[in-house]
Amino acid sequence: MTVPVKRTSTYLPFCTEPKRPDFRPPEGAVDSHCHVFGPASRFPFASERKYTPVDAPKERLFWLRDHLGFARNVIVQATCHGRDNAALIDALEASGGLARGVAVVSEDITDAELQDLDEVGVRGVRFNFVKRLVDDTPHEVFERIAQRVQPLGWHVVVYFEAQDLTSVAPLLDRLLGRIVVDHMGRPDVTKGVDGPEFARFVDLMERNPRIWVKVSCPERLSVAGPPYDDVVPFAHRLVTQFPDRVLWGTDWPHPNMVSHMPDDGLLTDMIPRIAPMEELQHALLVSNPMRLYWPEETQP
Ligand code: 0GY
Repeated sequence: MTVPVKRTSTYLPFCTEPKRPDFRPPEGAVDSHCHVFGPASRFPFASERKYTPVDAPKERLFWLRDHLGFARNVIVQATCHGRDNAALIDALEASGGLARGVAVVSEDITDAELQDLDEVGVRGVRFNFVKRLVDDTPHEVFERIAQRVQPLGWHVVVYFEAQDLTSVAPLLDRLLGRIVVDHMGRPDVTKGVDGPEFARFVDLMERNPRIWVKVSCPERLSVAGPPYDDVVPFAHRLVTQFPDRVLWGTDWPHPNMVSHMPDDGLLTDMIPRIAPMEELQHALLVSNPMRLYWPEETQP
């Protein structure tokens, strides 16, 4: 891969030579959580951003998709690009229909602009509650945006940390449509898969069948480090208990990692540990994301 990686002194760049995974994803597999950053010379980062990443352009993402054995991507707008979805749109347009997007919008977006996003492949909006990444947005604003995107059939992606579940849960009950929770709700894995904190999250999913979850990001949740044994029981629990409401993603290019930069091939090799049967793997990687992002290609 020839696209150069620009380094900044304070930010860990992504792994440029990930291993080829031993696990072969099923045909048509979708990486349901990844990002594109820049290139900043063409798509400047937002002035309100809390971090400045290295460029992670679409060409590298598409190379990684092929290298890991995936067929499609869901590209999620990250906070460093704020509400300017231009880099996301550019990647969706270049993907030849093999990528869908999740955008970040403000409530003054027009219906025509939402329609334009839909036409390039956006299928959801993301609401971020992680304090180190964004300033607060009133919950009523999120509710109104969720209402606005219902006619398009979009869903809402939410990113919060476990300690914020209590304050976010009432909003999740009120939001219309499907909701996808990023990174398993960011559990503290030292509190145990059977502990009260994770039980609250599992209970939320039990109570609300509109909530889906990404069993992603072991590299951020792990205390033990690679190969992330301490995260496996959490993802395994969700995949087996809610097989038709789980998604998996690399989270490439892994913004803001401090401890280490994960090898995306190693992350892919975790899949059979969290979804041990072929049927579960197919749901996680193919049928669930296809239902959410490419429903027009899915049999009823
Ligand atoms: C992720 C996680 C992070 C960053 C963002 O939008 C973002 O900037 O989501 C993080 O720093 O935990 O999903 O990429």
